[in-house]
Amino acid sequence: MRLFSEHCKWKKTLFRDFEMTNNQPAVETNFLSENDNGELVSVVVPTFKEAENVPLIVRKIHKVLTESQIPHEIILVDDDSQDGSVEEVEKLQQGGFPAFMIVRKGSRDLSLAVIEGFNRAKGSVLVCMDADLSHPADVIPELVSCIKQDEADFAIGSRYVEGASIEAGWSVFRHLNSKISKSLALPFSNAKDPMSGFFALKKETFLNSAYLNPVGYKIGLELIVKCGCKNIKEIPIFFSDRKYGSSKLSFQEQLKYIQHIKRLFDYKYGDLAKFFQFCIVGATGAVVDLSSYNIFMSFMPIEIARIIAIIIAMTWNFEMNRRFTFSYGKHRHWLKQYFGFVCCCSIGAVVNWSVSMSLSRNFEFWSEQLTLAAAAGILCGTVFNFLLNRFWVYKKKD
Ligand SMILES: Nc1nc2c(ncn2[C@@H]2O[C@H](COP(=O)(O)OP(=O)(O)OP(=O)(O)O)[C@@H](O)[C@H]2O)c(=O)[nH]1
Ligand SMILES: [Mg+2]
Repeated sequence: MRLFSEHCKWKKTLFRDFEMTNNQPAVETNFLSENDNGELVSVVVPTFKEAENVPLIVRKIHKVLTESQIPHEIILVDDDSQDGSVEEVEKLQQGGFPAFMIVRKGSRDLSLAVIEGFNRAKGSVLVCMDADLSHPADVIPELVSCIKQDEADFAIGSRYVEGASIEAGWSVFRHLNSKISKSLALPFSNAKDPMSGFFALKKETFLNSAYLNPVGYKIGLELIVKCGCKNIKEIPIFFSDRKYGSSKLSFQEQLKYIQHIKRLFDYKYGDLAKFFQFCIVGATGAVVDLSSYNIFMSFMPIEIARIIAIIIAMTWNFEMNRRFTFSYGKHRHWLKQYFGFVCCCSIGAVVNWSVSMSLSRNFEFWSEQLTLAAAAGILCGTVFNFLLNRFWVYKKKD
């Protein structure tokens, strides 16, 4: 194996190379030797307003990987912090550190920043970690070795396996938040810490991923699912709190996580996920229906109150399905789509009625189980309704 010192013949002349990244300029320095024999490890660090942490994390990663004789590049992907981070990286480059910074403009997004870094990485193994020194760089060689030795296709620096620990002082809310996030990820991975932002995988695995469309923070989970990683190894870490700068994990990011989970459901379970969402919307519609009925019946005849409540619930269901279940079908004209939906609901109601009536009238068993027959009618009506909506009312753009 080629010695690390040989590898470190990165070009002495540093230059600023303004490239277009997402139509925006990126600051980059080319320090790699022509041929790294596939040994190169790329450490990608997303940053946003981390000017104080940038020199510390780069020095730390470089020290650990140099001591372990692992050739490496450090790619910081910054969402235009304008806090002196770029200047910090320039100073590091002048000091010979193999680091460069990509500056993204436009709306900021941690996951997209990581993907950008991975796309630009030249290494055969990719590592992702936070800039705030929460993740111990000392664990990188173990993560890398796991991947290189094919012990796993995804290696996680985990907070929740035996031997791992978290710095004392986490609030109840933060623990709870972490537990809920973990539970939501259960249908996708049995890893103990799929939400960790500290992980490694082969570049080849990354390149073979399905279309990536994460929103928010959980890029690790996105990659586990879309790269089809089954063999996951978790290495215990001590997760420390940031000393400098402030957390960017806002309430808005938590909401984005729910959106992300929905996308992953759609990806993994396809129409079954859509049917499930359609039923949830239907259940919320029943609540809207009953609540409105109760309000209106207090001051008008029940016949009219019932009609109004049904119209409100139907409009609610339509809008919810348009926004969530079939959000890809939003391009169609609202009114036309609404009438399509009402039409489907009516046909669904006829199917519902016909199934329950024909069961109750024609079969002895069902004639004694009228509620069950009605339930069978509801199920058939719902499936019929779903299929009409899925393939006609909210059909995808060609
Ligand atoms: N490029 C980019 N990086 C981000 C963005 N938001 C956060 N980061 C970086 O992602 C890493 C994790 O963000 P943190 O704010 O530390 O979030 P966290 O670790 O989940 O939360 P704390 O433990 O409270 O710090 C840090 O290196 C941030 O600088 C973003 O929108 N764009
Ligand atoms: Mg952090």
